[in-house]
Amino acid sequence: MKTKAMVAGGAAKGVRATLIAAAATGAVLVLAAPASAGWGTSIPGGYGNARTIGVQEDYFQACDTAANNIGVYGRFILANSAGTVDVSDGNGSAAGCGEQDWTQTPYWATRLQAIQRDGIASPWKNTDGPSGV
Ligand SMILES: [Ca+2]
Repeated sequence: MKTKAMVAGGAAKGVRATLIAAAATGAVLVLAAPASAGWGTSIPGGYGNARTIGVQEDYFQACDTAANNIGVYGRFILANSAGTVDVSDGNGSAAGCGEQDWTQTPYWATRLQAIQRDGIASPWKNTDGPSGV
């Protein structure tokens, strides 16, 4: 089983190598944004969306964006066959989204989908896992 630490460790080594190279050349160091700020997918028609936040794909968000009295949730498939996590936007289309923080766990999402409770859904989206590449 591939763990988050194993994958993230590989990415961290890459970052360190970049920092060393920057120091060696005397370049001004500007920390770039992560290669990926997460992966998202939207329900056609503007009903809502779901996304992962952060390079480790372990912070989940679902947003209901249509005031149609039909709720929206995100469905996140965890790596290593660890299961499925549904995240509801509890206040409907009002400001704010539903969120779940899995950053302090070994788990991350490999796939996600946004689903309106009448069955209209976004396409599935695959993430790149914790590597952030
Ligand atoms: Ca709605």
